[in-house]
Amino acid sequence: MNNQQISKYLSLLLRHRPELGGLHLDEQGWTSVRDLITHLQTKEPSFDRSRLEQIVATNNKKRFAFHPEKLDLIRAQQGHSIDIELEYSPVHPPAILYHGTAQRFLASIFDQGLLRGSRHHVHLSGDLNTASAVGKRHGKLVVLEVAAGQMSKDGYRFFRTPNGVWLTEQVPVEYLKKPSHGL
Ligand code: HQG
Repeated sequence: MNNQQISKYLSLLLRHRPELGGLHLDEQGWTSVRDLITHLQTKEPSFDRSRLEQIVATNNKKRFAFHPEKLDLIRAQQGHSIDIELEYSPVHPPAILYHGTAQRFLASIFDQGLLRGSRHHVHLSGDLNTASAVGKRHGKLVVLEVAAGQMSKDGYRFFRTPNGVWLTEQVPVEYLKKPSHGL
């Protein structure tokens, strides 16, 4: 498997299906590096810690992290569908954040607001480029503006992952705006 294939498999194990690797995640999503490597060696016998470190370090969205103190622990940084508590501290967002999505979802989004679906949070971006890349995965791109500053004033909580993704539980319709930036 190349690094990208392993990275995708790590997302599956660390976000959604740890049992596929016989792994146990703790309440914050951490699991044993040693158990993970042992499992990956059943797929690729030469797999070792230095390869894992390389994959973690070069992942384009910093999807995985080693524990800052307990070096035998690793987790996914966001995107889980299983029930874990990432324990990011709430932070005040900038006035505007962006959400890239597909045109075909707009009617439903402007009916229900942005919902988190199978993820723990709605994912938002601080910049248009990232939001565009996220939205294009789903079809014809639309980038929505989210009045995040106003939401925060109104009591909605925001979190920021170490790799700069903004998370919130939902975005009601009144905080959503069609683009004024032409995307
Ligand atoms: C849409 C990637 C209809 C929402 C990226 C999106 C991101 C609605 C889709 C991360 C809706 C969910 C997350 C509503 C929301 N009606 N559609 N009421 N509310 N939607 O993939 O934000 O590669 O779960 O607009 O970089 O696209 O996984 O969320 O189009 O950070 O590391 O429902 O996934 O990171 O799609 O992407 P997703 P997303 P990773």
